[in-house]
Amino acid sequence: MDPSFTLAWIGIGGNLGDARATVNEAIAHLARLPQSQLLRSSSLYRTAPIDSSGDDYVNAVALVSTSLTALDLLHALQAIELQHGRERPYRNAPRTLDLDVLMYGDAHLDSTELTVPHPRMAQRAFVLAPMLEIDEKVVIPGLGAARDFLDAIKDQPVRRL
Ligand code: PH2
Ligand code: MG
Ligand code: MG
Repeated sequence: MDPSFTLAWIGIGGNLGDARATVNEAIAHLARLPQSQLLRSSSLYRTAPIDSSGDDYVNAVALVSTSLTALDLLHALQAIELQHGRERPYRNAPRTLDLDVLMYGDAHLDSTELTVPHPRMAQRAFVLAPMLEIDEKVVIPGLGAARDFLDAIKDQPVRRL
């Protein structure tokens, strides 16, 4: 693989409005990210809200190869969120579209803007199920094989659409 490109995993979710359409549009946006190639996107999943309120979510995960820095990638994702009317009235509020940098290569980053790997990803079936659909051997930097975390969260409802 070209060393100037990094494999980044992106979590996609929403539970306001037509979330299914929004998630599909978000995936189309990801295919047009600058300096990036969309390698894979998962199926869509209907998932119960975790630490959040409102309707069920629609979630998916995408894998991109990018030469954007992690922060430039984050800012590009935030621009897509805004195009879909994302508002942030309070933490974990229902949202039209949430795009998270889950992992950026094997980087460990911790700033006020961005923490990767995403600190709660290993406890969330709505992240792990679509990731494992794309790559059943995916490893979370610092934690190990993603599939080893599934058993602990098997009670979280996720249904592939
Ligand atoms: N996102 C959250 C909090 N809770 N629950 C589900 N099912 N799906 C999400 O995408 C989600 C959540 C914070 O970003
Ligand atoms: Mg999120
Ligand atoms: Mg987010």
